[in-house]
Amino acid sequence: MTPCFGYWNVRGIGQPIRSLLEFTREQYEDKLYTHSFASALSVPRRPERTTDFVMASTENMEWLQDKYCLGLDFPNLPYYVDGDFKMSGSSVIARYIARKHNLVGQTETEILQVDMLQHTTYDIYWSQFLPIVIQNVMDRKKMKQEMDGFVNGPLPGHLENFSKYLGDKKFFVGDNVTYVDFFLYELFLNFSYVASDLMNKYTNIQNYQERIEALPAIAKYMKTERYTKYFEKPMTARLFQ
Ligand SMILES: N[C@@H](CCC(=O)N[C@@H](CS)C(=O)NCC(=O)O)C(=O)O
Repeated sequence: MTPCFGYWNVRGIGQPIRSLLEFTREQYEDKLYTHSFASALSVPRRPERTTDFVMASTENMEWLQDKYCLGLDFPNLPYYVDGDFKMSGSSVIARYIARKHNLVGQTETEILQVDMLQHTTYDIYWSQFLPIVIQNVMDRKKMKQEMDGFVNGPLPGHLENFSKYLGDKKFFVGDNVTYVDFFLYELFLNFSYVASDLMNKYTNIQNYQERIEALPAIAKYMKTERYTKYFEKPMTARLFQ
C-alpha cells in the first residue's frame, strides 16, 4: 500500500518532510487535513495536555475523527504510515525516510553534524520563533512587537552561526544533501518573511536557498498544482507581509 503522510494543508513542520519525500522520489499519499488557522492557533497549549493542540471546529473535524483511529502510539500531526511502520514526530518521520535513502550523513562525523543542526534548528523554531506566532495570534500588534524583539535580539547571532557553519559548502554537511537541509531551508524561508533585510546580508544562505530550490526533484515539485495551491508560502508570509 502507498505510504501516507498526514498533515495540515499548510507548510508548517510538514513541509520539510514533503520536500524529503519528493527529493527521494518516494510514492506517498499527501493526506491534507483542512486547518482552521484561527481556531487552532488561538488556543494556547495547555501544559497538562500537551498534545491537545487542536480545538474542535468543523474545519478541524476530519483530523479529530482520524486522530485515534490510525493506530498511532502518539497521535499527532504530522504522521507517516508506511505499512506496519506508523509514526508521529516530524524529526522521527524525517529520519525514518532519510535512513532508507542514506541521507542522515555518511560518516560518524557527518551524522553528528546532522544531529546537531537538526537539534539547533528545532530549538530555535519551537522555543523562540513559533511561540511568538502561536501565543499572539489574536493580537497581531503584540506578535509584531515580539517578533521585532526576536529579529533584533537572538536572530542575528543565530544567522551568524549558520552562515559561518555553511561557509562555502554546497549544503550544510558538505557536497551532499542530507535531510536536515530541508528543515534549514524551511527555517530560513520563515525568517525571510520577518527579517528580509537581515537575511539579504547572508549571501551564502541566499545562494543555499536557491540551490535547494534548484534540486531537480524540488524544482519539479514546486511547479505542481498541489504545491502552488497550498504550499507556496509559509503562514509567516500571511502574518508578516
Ligand atoms: N513536536 C511535534 C509537534 C506536533 C504538533 O504540535 N503538531 C501540531 C501541528 S504543528 C498539531 O496540530 N497537532 C495535532 C494535534 O495536536 O492533534 C512534531 O515535531 O511533530
